[in-house]
Amino acid sequence: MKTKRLTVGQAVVKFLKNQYVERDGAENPFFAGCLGIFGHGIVAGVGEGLLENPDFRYIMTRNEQSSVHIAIAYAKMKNRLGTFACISSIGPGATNMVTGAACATINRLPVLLIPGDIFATRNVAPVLQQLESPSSQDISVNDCFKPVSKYWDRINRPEQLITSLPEVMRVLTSPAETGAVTLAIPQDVQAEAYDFPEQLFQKRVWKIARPRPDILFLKEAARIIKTSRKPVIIAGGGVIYSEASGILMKLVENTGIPVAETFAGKGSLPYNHPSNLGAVGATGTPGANEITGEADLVIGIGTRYSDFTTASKTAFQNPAVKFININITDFDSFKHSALPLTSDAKVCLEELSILLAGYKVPEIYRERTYDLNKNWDKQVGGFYKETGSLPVSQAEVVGTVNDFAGPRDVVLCAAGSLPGDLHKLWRTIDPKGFHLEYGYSTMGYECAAGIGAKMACPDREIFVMVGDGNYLMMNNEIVTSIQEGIKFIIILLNNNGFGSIGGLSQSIGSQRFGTKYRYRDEESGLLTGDILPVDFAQNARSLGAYVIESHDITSLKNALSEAQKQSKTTVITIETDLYNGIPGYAWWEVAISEVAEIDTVRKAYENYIENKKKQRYFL
Ligand SMILES: Cc1ncc(C[n+]2csc(CCOP(=O)(O)OP(=O)(O)O)c2C)c(N)n1
Ligand SMILES: [Mg+2]
Repeated sequence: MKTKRLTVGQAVVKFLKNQYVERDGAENPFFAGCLGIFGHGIVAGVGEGLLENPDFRYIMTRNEQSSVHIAIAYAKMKNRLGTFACISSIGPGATNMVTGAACATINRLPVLLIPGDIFATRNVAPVLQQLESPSSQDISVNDCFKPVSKYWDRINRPEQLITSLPEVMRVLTSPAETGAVTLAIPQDVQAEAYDFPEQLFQKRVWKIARPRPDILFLKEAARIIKTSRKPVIIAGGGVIYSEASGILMKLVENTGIPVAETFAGKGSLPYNHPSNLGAVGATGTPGANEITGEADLVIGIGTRYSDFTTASKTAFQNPAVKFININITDFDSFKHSALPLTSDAKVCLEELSILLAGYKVPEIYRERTYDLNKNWDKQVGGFYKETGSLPVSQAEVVGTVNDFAGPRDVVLCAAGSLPGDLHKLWRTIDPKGFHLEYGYSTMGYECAAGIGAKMACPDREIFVMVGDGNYLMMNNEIVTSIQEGIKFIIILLNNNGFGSIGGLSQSIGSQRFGTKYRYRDEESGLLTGDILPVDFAQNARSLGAYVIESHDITSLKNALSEAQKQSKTTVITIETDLYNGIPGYAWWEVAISEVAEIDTVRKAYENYIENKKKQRYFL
């Protein structure tokens, strides 16, 4: 066996840069590089390995959590066929990545995390930042990654890399298994040399399979669909990751089955396809909720049926409703006692289409869904319309950005009231045009994610839409975007607080308590004083961004044109109305106090109990 003497850190980098993926004959490197922040736990080992391999791009970030956000956004835009490695020191650098790991795993997106770890030799313990445990010397803060990782390993001896790295790749590249993968490497082990087999560093191509469903199950699915009078498809992220939009459209056009879209699935069909009912569930359109409410058959494709999708299990009210789930993951395809078609969405729909030849939904049903599509778009036009009142409404801003964006451009968002509004209102044309991290809804995802999205799709304009709360939580990666020359456009909507949680608080009777960015009032002792004078434009300018302040829709339009001409990341600020929101058309369960002194809470509780009566089990 030919060997090469390398340190563990050098071996890791050499291995990563030689990993490729191939799907449908197209081959690409799996890692776009490495993101991170050095510290004593990583600078000598993996850090030195990166120095020796300048062809493996290293990007220095400002927070380890946002490194992971960048990697997630990249992986999402690449339909999981690429990602970054994220490195950190031991201690706080490592635990900063835990939130990112959960975000990746929940969204089923691949990221590789390599936190440094405490000395394997132990003689110098406790080292700086080491969490000591009196019950075991085999515990470090990196054990926190276990529940949020799809694969977790700690390399205590150099040769363990040889069997660990292929497992890392198997999980990362598996559409069914993917999520965060954590490889914790003690800082002393990273610097140790070993005679690694040269084969470990040869180019390796991981072929991404498109597994087919069980043929008997598929025939059964076709039989059930043919007897259905009111079927509906719920299109989730799996449609887009599998690149199944084209075959979905064909199937829908042949059969007339309408489609409702989850957050991750929005864009599965263009918004103006007559069978597209738009957003489904708690943040869904009236049409989608009407149809799912009556459906006798729900065909879930690539959805994990989150509470937003099912309107907290109230969305499907037909007593006879049945489910067929097409999903790459067994765990998801079995949900709601469905007929499980565990398979890749694209090939499954191709095969199902053949078996469904000749089947059509009743004409009256098809026409009704077409009308619902048209009616909703008319309403969207109404929400988009400029009112002239100030501050502008969030919907007007969404409309202005949407009208300005090109058909392949991307809107990117994660938390606040924007996700729900975008889910309902954004007119998506391209399957990659709607980038919502709404599995974990991580505040602070947006400004970092803009970098990953732009790196994955340099030919698309990325419009990051972010609320003031999200922006204040994490805007640090603007600096990184300037350093790396990666340009995107941030539209910062300032409503001086949490429009989303404020509205939710009001709906549960808690009167928007603690949701406004206001001074503490000396008399009341509450946060009811004047609005805080945060200068967002100055803040963004100080980080190196080009900044345009807009005040109304006309100046916002001008700002967008100016932003497009800039070569560096541009932040457009605009003040929006905290109270002027888009109505909701379905319920979302947030538990309300069973007993309370406050009468608004007691009233909300009564309403809550009424809504709970509509919840169903699907057994
Ligand atoms: C890390 C994190 N903390 C808390 C929350 C709960 N949360 C969701 S939206 C939100 C407020 C967002 O504020 P802003 O960005 O201003 O958007 P707005 O609600 O005003 O639209 C909060 C606190 C979250 N999703 N993520
Ligand atoms: Mg806000």
